[in-house]
Amino acid sequence: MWGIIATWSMSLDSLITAGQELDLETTAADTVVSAIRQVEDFPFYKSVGYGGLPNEEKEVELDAAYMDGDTLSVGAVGGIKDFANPVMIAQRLSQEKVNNFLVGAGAEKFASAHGFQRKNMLTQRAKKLYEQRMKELSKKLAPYTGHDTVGMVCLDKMGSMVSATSTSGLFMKKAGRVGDSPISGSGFYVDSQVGGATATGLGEDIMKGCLSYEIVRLIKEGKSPQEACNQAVFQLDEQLKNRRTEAGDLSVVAMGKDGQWGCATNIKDFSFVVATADSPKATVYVANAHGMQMRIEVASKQWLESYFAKRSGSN
Ligand code: SD4
Repeated sequence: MWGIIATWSMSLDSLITAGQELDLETTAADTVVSAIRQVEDFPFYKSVGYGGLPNEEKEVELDAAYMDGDTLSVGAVGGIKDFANPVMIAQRLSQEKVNNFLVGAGAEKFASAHGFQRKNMLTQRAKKLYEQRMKELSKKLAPYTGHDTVGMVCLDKMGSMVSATSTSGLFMKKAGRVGDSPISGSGFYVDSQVGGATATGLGEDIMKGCLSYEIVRLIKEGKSPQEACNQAVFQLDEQLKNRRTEAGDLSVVAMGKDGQWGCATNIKDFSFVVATADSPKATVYVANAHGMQMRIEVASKQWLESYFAKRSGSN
């Protein structure tokens, strides 16, 4: 058995390749890192890697993480600037015995010392969108819209599982703000003996429920990945609404150690991509909550065209 699941339709191309690799017995580690690199390198995705939108100070600060489900090793970077592939730095950090999660200047120093590729991550398009948003903000528009973190959970033929994330976080965030994506248990978690999960949405709220760990915990208790995703997301959504009047965006995908998968969301039209040994063609699904259940449908051609047109336009 093998399988890979990823947040958002932007992962489609990388999952087509990932599926082929996993079928040829490439490890989950290699597959996930190259799949996320592909998303990081694509300049038109505004919320990951090159082309990611900047913080309030017009600087692109990136968060990323990598977790090995066999050893439970975790590596992560927060608020790193000017490096092309934060996920690779996170993977490298996961091999250290200590100092696994580095932020800001310390993370950049580590990355330089280990030969990772430097790159100015602020594209002309991101600059233009920043100027545009500054104008809108002077008319009092909300700053934190538009965010699509890439998160993946992968199972290889040898039974090893890996999870990883990469993001530029929230557009117009404060300098130094770190979201859930590099935080173990919140943005991601994986245990090869159980399964893994990864989250996307408003990091500040995802962290309040340690959402990814909660899903893996529920799978361990015997829930299917779909049941675990539903329970974790709907409960946190309700809790936040009861205690704080509103809940931010919460979306998750998960995969069990047997390749079964699940997804839950509290937003409209959350998209994700899956490929498994049973269903090897990487497929984009669109999920919407209906009461306490999810309605998950294969994305239509039209839906996909509109998704990619929106992302590759100038705004
Ligand atoms: C964050 N969770 O930094 C990330 C943003 C995100 O889809 O997932 N966007 O809070």
